[in-house]
Amino acid sequence: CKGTTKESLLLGAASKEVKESEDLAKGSVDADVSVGDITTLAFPSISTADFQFNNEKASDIIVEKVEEFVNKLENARLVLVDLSHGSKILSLVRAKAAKRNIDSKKFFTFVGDITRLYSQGGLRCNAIANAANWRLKPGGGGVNAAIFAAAGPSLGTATKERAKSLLPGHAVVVPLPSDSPLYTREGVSHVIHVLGPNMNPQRPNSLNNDYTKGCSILREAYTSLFTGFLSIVR
Ligand code: AR6
Repeated sequence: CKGTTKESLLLGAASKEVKESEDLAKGSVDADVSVGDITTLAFPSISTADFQFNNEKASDIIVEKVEEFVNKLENARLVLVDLSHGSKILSLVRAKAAKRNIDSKKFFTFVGDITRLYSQGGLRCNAIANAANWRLKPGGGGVNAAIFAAAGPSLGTATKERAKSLLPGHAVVVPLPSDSPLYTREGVSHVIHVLGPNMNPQRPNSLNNDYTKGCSILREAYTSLFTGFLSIVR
């Protein structure tokens, strides 16, 4: 991700990055030099799957918040990730970001598993966001289950040291222990858990279709996420 275009990353990582990946596989990279050099945050669309938040409204909020933060990030970049090329939220956000002339080097969308961005997609992301649950527990489904499973038990331990639970609209930055496979294989040094608004009546604290509250909480969630990322970039 560092200073390269997504196309060049997709075509093949630069030799320095290949070297880094070999070093990472051996677990020998100096965290201060490369893994800890925060430049890119990959994030999933918060609340739009299991929490059933409306995609049109969520895409407006994502673009609004990206626009607000992207210029505060200097050389850092934001990447919205989803699993499939048919992702509705990715296409909505892409179209709206293009209309607003958001710099595509600083913000773009990417299709892939957020736990395999480097090993499968060649996209090096030092920080990833998780659409968490309020107890910050592994499992459940979606991206939360995937991130906890890929990171191994040390993410659970590191998370508990930072927070026991989250309120909707809040985020917590968790440094990933260097024995985690997400760190050694993917080069991820931080996971940022975010709790978005829940519109699903079968999950705790459902907002029962109250989009006035829901939109306000989703805005707060992205503000907390991007502010948390800023705190580790600097
Ligand atoms: N890589 C990239 N994106 C993913 C992945 C993945 N591995 N898995 C899912 N997505 P969701 P929410 C996308 O449901 O709506 C959990 O059970 C997905 O397509 O994970 O905020 C938690 O424990 C969608 O675009 O999060 C909470 O209880 C986005 O990630 C609850 O779900 C978010 O989908 C949170 O629900």
